[in-house]
Amino acid sequence: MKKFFSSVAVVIGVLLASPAGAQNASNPGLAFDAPWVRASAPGQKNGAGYVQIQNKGSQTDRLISATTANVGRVELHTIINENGVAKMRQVQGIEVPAGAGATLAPGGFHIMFMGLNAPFKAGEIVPVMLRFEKAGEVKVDFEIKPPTYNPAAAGQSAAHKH
Ligand SMILES: [Cu+2]
Repeated sequence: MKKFFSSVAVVIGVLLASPAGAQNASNPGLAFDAPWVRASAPGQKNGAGYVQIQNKGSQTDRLISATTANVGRVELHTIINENGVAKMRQVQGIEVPAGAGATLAPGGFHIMFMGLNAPFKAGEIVPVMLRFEKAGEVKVDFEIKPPTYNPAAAGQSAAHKH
């Protein structure tokens, strides 16, 4: 497995020295837990990214777009239930309320990678630039998980003792 610079670049800026009104000043309140995408099935051209975004700041922020290399187009999606059928819908943004955050997870909000130039391979990293209304651009590395990965089941394997 290749080693990448896996940590999100954190700007330990001296805030007092920052020029007033800097547009993409790092929001010290945003944190990103367990960003991941599922490895591509053979022939699969699209993929979805998930992450838990925490907002420990005092202002509600909003994820407005995402970009990455080697993918034709990246959109923000949610899943709606229409007459019992789950369908993906593009959204213009995902609210990240102060003191709470936003959950991007299977069955709900996700980052949609459309038109992969190369399949996502388990163990590798997809570096994604997330753009927020207030925090500006933040680079987050999404870990590619095996096709069988199921975060909802994580931690349940040890619960089979009766
Ligand atoms: Cu989607």
